[in-house]
Amino acid sequence: MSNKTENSTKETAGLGRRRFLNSAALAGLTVGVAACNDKPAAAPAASGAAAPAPAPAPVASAAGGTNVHLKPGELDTYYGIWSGGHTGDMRILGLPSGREIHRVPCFVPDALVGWGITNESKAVMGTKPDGSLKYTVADTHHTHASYKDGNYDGRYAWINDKINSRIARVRLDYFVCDKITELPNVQGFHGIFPDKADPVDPAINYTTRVFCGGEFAIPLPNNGQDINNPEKYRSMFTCVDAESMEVRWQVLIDGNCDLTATSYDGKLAATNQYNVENGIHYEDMMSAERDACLFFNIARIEEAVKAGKFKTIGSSKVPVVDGTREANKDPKTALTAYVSVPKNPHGVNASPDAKYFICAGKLSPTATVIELAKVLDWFDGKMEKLDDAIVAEVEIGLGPLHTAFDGRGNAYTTLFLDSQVVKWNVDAAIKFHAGDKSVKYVVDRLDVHYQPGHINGSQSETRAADGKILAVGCKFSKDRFLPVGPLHPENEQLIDISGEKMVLLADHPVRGEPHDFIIFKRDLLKPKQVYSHDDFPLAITDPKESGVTRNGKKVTVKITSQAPAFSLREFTVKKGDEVTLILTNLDKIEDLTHGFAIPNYNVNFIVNPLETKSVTFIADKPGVFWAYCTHFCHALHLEMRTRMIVEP
Ligand SMILES: [Cu+2]
Repeated sequence: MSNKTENSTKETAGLGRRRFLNSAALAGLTVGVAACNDKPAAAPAASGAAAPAPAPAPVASAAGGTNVHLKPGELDTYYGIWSGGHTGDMRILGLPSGREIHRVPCFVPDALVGWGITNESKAVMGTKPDGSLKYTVADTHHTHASYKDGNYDGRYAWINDKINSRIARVRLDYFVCDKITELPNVQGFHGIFPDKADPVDPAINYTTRVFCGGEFAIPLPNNGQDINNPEKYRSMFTCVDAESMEVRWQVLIDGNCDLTATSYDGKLAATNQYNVENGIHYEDMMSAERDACLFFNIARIEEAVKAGKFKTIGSSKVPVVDGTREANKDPKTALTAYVSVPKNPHGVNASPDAKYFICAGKLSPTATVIELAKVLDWFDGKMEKLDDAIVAEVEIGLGPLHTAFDGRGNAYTTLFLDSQVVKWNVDAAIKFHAGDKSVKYVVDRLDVHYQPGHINGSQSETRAADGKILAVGCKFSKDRFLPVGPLHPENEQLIDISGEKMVLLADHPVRGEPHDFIIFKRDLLKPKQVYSHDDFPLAITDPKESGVTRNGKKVTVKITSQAPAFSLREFTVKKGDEVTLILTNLDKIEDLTHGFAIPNYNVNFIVNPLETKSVTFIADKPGVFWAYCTHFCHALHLEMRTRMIVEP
C-alpha cells in the first residue's frame, strides 16, 4: 500500500472518498485473500510503478487538444459501441462528446422499436411454442465488431447475453439486431471476440468466426446428472459462424473462460482463466497462485472436427473436441495450450502491433505479456517450455483488469483497487522483465472515479490504433453526479491520451451497466437512412393493397403509412379473430418514422422509412380502438389515426 500512502499526500480533500472506497473494496477482497494465504493483492506496487499519481486533472480540454464540448450541429469524430448490461441492448455513442445517440435492442423487449412485440423481432429473439418470448432478461457485457485487414469493416457487431448464453449480431448498416443464437451446453457465456483472419487461407483477411467463452462449469449434459460431482463440471469455448450464426464447434476445457482475444493472423484465440482449480466456491477459485491464459489453435481444432475426432453432448449436434490438459500434452498435436498467469487474471487484450496478448492480474498486481510467435513455436515443437512465451510479467498496481493501447507502444490498464489508469510501455516492460531493472516502464498514472473496469481507446483493438482518446467504465460514481436515490449511475470517463500525460476530459453518467465498448472512426461506417421493400417479404408497396382478408378465424390487415395518414381510416374484425396486422411505411424521406399503437392490446412499434413490420394478436375485446401514430411525424401527427373496430 506504500504507493497509495505516497499518493494520498497529493490528493485533494474531495478525494478522501477514494481512499474510503479503496479500503472498502480491498476489505471485501481480503476475506477471500486471507482464506488462501495470499499476499499479492496487498503487496506494494513495483519499483517501476512508483511514480506518484498526478494531481486531479482539469476537466476542460486544456491539454491534448481534444474538445468534448461540440458546437451545436457539430458531429463527433468517433462512433462508440457500448454494451448496455441489464437492459440487454447495445448503445451507440458519439465521441469525444460522449452523447448517447441510439440504443439497439437485442435480447430484451423495447417499447420504442416494438422489439419483442413485432413478429419479426420475436422471430429473432426466440419464442416458446405458445408464441411468447423465451426470455425477457439479459446481461450484455462485451461487444466487438467485424474486421477486415485488421480494422473494423462496418458489417456487424456482436454482443453477448451472459444470463442465457446467447450471442446477438447487429447489422451496422441499419443498426438492428438480425440474429440471436443460444449456445448449447454453456452457462455464463462471457468473453466474445470475432476472428480477424482465417488461420489457413490468407485470402480470407476478414471475420468469419466469433469466439465465445463459457465461464460457469456445469454438468455435461446439464440434465440432472452429476449435480453433486463438481469435479465433473466443465465449461466450453464455442465458435460461431459469423455469417450463418450457427455454432460451428466447441472445445471442452479445464478451468473456465473469462475474456477472449484473437490474433491478427487468425491462428490463435485465447481466453483468460481465473479458475483453473475448477472450484465451485470462491475460496476454491482463489487457491492456486497461478491461473492461465488458455490458447486455442484454430486450424488444428478445425482439422480435428473435419477428421471426426469429436463427440456431441446431449441433444446438441455441435462437434465438441477435447481441449483438456490431459488430452493436449504433446505440443505437436495439441489443440490447446495453457500458459500460466498469476492469480485470477481478468482481461486479455491483443496489442495493435499483433505481437502480444496481455493478461491483467486482478488479484496479482501484475500484467503478463505473452508473445504470440512463441506460443506458435511451442505448438510447432520449437520451444520446449510453454511459459517461455511470457516475455514480461511486471507489477503495475492493484487490481489490474483490462488493457487498451495507443498504437505507440503503450498500454493503459485499469486498476480497480487503486481507482487508476496506469500507462505503461510494453517494450520497456519486456526489457525490465529480461533483467534491466533500471528501465522505467510505468509512464503515467491517472486517478479515475471510481473503481474502473473496462477500458478502451480510439481504434485500440485494431491495427489502426490512433492514440487519441480513452474511455474508462468506472463501476462506481458515488459523488460525481446529483443524487437520485440509492441507485447511482456508473461513470464513463473520457481521457485524452494524445500526449505523454493522460488528461481527464469528462464524466458521463450511464444507466447500469455497460461493461465493454469499442471506439472507432466514423468514416468506417456508412449507415443507411431508408429501407428497401426488398428487405421485407411482407412489404406492401402500394396503398391499394391495403385491406382486410379473412381465412376462417385468421384475419390479415394490410395497412400503409404516409404522413399524415394511414391507408385505412378504419378496419373491422370479429371478437376471437387471430389478427395479423402488417404495416409498411411508404414514406421514404430520411427521418420520417411513424409509430403504431393499439390501446388495450399491448401493441406499439415504429416503422422507419420503407420499413415493414407485423404484429399478431387475438381480438379478445369488442369495441372501438383508436390505433394511432406514436412517433411524431407531421403537423397533423395527432390526427394520424385509424379505428380498429372489434365486433362482438
Ligand atoms: Cu405518423
